[in-house]
Amino acid sequence: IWKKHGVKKFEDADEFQSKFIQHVETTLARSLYNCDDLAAYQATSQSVRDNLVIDWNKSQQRQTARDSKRVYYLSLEFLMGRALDNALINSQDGTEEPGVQKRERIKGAIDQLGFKLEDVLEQEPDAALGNGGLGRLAACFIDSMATGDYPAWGYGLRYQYGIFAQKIIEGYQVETPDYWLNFTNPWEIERSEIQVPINFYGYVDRSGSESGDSTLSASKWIGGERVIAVPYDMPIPGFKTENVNNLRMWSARPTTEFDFAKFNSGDYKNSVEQQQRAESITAVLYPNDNFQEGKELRLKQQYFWCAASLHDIVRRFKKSKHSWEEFPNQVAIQLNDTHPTLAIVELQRILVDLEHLDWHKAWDIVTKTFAYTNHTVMQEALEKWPVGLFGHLLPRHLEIIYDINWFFLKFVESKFPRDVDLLSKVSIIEEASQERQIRMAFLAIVGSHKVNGVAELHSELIKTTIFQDFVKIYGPSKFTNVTNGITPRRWLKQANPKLAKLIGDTINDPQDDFLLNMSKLTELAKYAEDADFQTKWNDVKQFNKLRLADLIEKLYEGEDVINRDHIRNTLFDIQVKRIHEYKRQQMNIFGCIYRYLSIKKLLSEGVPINEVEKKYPRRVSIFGGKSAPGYYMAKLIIKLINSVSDVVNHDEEINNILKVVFIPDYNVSKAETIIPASDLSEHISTAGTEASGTSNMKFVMNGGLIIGTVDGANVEITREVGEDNIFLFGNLAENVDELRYQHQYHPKPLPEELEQVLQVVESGTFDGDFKPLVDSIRHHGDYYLVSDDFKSYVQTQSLVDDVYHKNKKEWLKKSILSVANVGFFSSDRCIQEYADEIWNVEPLNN
Ligand code: 26W
Repeated sequence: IWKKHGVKKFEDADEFQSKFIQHVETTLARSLYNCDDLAAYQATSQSVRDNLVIDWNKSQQRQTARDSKRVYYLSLEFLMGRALDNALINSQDGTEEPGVQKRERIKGAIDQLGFKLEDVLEQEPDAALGNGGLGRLAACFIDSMATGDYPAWGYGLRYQYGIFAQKIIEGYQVETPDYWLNFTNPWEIERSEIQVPINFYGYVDRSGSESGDSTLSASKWIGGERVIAVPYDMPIPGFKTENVNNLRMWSARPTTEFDFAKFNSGDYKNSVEQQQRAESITAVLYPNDNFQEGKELRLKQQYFWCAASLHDIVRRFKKSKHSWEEFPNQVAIQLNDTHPTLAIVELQRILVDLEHLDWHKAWDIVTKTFAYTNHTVMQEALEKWPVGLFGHLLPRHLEIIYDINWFFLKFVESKFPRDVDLLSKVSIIEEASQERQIRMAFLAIVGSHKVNGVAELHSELIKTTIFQDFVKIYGPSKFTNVTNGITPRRWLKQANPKLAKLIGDTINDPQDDFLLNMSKLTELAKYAEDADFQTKWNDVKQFNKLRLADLIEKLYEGEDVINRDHIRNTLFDIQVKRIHEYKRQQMNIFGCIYRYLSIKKLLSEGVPINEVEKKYPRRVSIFGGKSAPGYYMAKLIIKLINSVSDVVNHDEEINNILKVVFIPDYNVSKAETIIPASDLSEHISTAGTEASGTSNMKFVMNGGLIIGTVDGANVEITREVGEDNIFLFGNLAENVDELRYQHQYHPKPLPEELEQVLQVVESGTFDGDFKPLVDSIRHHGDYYLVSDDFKSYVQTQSLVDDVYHKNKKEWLKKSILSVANVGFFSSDRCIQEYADEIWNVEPLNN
C-alpha cells in the first residue's frame, strides 16, 4: 500500500504548477485571488521543499544502509542567506533538454501563474545565523559536502534572532533585531518528537563509584537546571546529484517536568519565569566577530549545542551495533574554531561516566574522532573561560578538563623532563592572570588528531607563533593546511547568471559542468585577448554595475548617487566585510580623502576639471559591513566613511568624478548583487592578521581584480592567477613585529600623504569626533601599521587608475585570466582535502 500511494517529485512545469496551487489552497489556506508575492514565495518554497524532502529521505536511508563513516561539521554559525534560488539551481540534474535548465522552466511556470521569479525570490529573508567569514565558510562547506555525495551533517543552533540588521542614522551604526522567523520558515522541519534533555549547574556525586574519590572513573553529575533541545532540520541539496544532506539546528525549550519545591511553596509565577529562561539559550546569535566576551549565556549556548549534537551522534552510532573501538571509523567530527571544544569533553564524559569505558581507552577514541580548524591568530579572539564561571555551570566537565590536562602535562614532562617553563606555557589551565582560565584552543589541540589553518600563510603562522610549543610536543604532522574555498553555485551561477551563461556558451558547456569541475575554466584563457570576447565580458560587468546602481539608489531612497551616464568609465572599488581595525577600512577611507584633497588642490590651482579627471579618473568607492555593537573604534570608522561620503558626494565642484558610498546592512543576499559589480576590491589587512579571507575569492570568481596585502589567501590567489593580475602592496608579515617595535621606541614623523589627511580630519571638515582614530595612529603605536603601508597603498591605487583607464584591454585580459585560473578556490576542492587528509571518508555514490 505504501508503494502504491508513494509520493512523487514534480518533474516539469505543469506538475510544479499543480503543486504550487495545492500549497496555496491547502498549506497556506489562501485562494489564487489573494495570493501575493509572499504567498507565492511560500508556495514555491513548499513545492521545491517537497522534492527535496523526497530525495532527503532516500539519501538518509542510503547513508544508513551503507553504514559508512559520517562527517559531522559543528559550527556555532551558518550564514546561509536565502535558500530558494539555490535549491532551484541545485535541482539541475543534467537530464534537461539542452539549454532549458530546470530553474528556467520553473521561472516560466511562475510567470504563467502571474508572478515574476525575481520578485518572488526577493520575499525570502536571509538566514543570517552568522557573523562573517567563519559562518559563511560553514555554509559553503555544507553545499560542497552535499554536492560531493559525502554522508555529512551540519550541527548548529537555531537562533530566533540572527545577526542584527544595521541601520545608518546620521552616519552612525544603529542595531535593530533580526526576527527572521516572522513568517513561517518553509525550509525547516521541526522534529518535536526528538527531545534531548540538557543539564546545567548542580554537583558531582561520587558516593557510588568503586574507586572512592577518583575523578577518573565513572562519576555521577547531578544537574541543577534542565532544558530540552529540539532539532529543526534543513535539507541541503547537492548540485547535479540526488543527494540531500541535513543541517540540524537545535532550539531550546523548557521541560514539562514538575518542580515540586516551587509548587509546594506556591511559587507558580517564579516557576513559569524559570521555564521561560530556557528559551533564552537559543534566542540570539552573539554579534562579536574575532572578539571573545566571556559571557555565561554564551558558554551555555556552547554546551547546550555540543551536548545535544553528541547525544544525537552517539544515538545514531549505537543503532549501528558497532563496538566502541569502531567509533572513530564511523564518525569524524570537525570543530569550526574552538566554539564547539566542549564536544571533546562531553564525549569523554559520555564514554567514561555513562558507558563506563576506561579513561585511556575513551580518550584514545575521542582524539581519533575530533579535528580542529583555527580561523584566527588575534589574541583577543582566542577563547578562554574563567575556571569559576565554568565550574559553576559544568562541574563535572571542569574535573574532566583537569584530568585531561594532568595526563597531557605528564606526557609533556616525559618528553621534555624538567622544562617547567614549557609546562606552564602549554597548560590548558592558564595560571598567569588573576583568575585561572581554561584555554580552549589548547584543549582543542590536545583533544584532536589534526589541527588545520585556513590558508598557507596562516597555517605556517600558527605553527611558528600561537601553537609553536605544540609543534615541538606533537611534531609537525599534527598540523596541516586546508586553504578555504567558496561554492561556485552560489557565488558564480546564482550571483552572476550573465557571467555563468557567457562562460558556458564560450567553453561549450551548456549544462554548467564547469560548476563542478572548475579546471574547465582554464579554457577561457585563450579568449583573454579576443576583442569580441572582451566586449561581451565587459558588457556583463556593465550590466552588473547597473544592477548595483539600482540597489544603491533604492537604499539611498532615490538619491541618484551613481551617475549611470558614466558608468562605463567609472571604476567600482569595493570593500565589503566586517568592520575591524585589522581589516583597515580606515586606510581605505584615508585613501579616499587623499584623492579628494588632491582633486581639490588641482582645481584650486585653476586646472580645468576635464584635465583633473585625466589624473584622477572616475571612481566610486563602496563600503559595507557591520561593526560589533560594542566595538567603539569600528563604529567610528563607519561614521567617518559616512561623513566623508556626505562631503564628497555633495561637492559639485568635483563634478562626480569621485563618489563614496556606504551600503547599509551588508549581508549574503546583498553580497550577491555587490560582488559581481566590482572592478576592484580591497583586501588590505595588516600582513599576518587575516587568516584567509573568502570574499577575495568571490570577487576574483566574478571577474574583479584585487588590491591587497600579502596576507591570508591573497598569497595563493597570486600564485594561481599570476602576479601580473593582482595589485599587491605593503609590508610583509615577517616585518610586522619589527615595525611595531619601531613605533613604540623610535617613532618617526608620518608620511606626508597621511599627515595631510589626518590634519584635514582633525580640522573638522567631516562631521564627527575622530580624535580616537587619529590618536591610535599618532600616539598609540599605530598597531595596524597604517602609516607604514599608506604610501605604497596610494601609489598602487594610481597604478590601478592607469591600467583601468589607459589600457582597458589589458585590464580585461587580467580579469579574464583571473577567472580562468580561479578554480582552485572552489569549496569542492577544499572539502575533498578535508575528506582525504583529515576525515578519511569517501563519497557515497548512488
Ligand atoms: C569568540 C568570538 C569569536 C567569534 C568568531 C572569535 C572568532 C570568530 C571567528 C573565528 C572569526 C572569523 O570569522 N574568522 C574568519 O574566518 C574565515 C574563514 O576561515 C577567514 O577567511 C577569515 O580570514 C577569518 O577572519
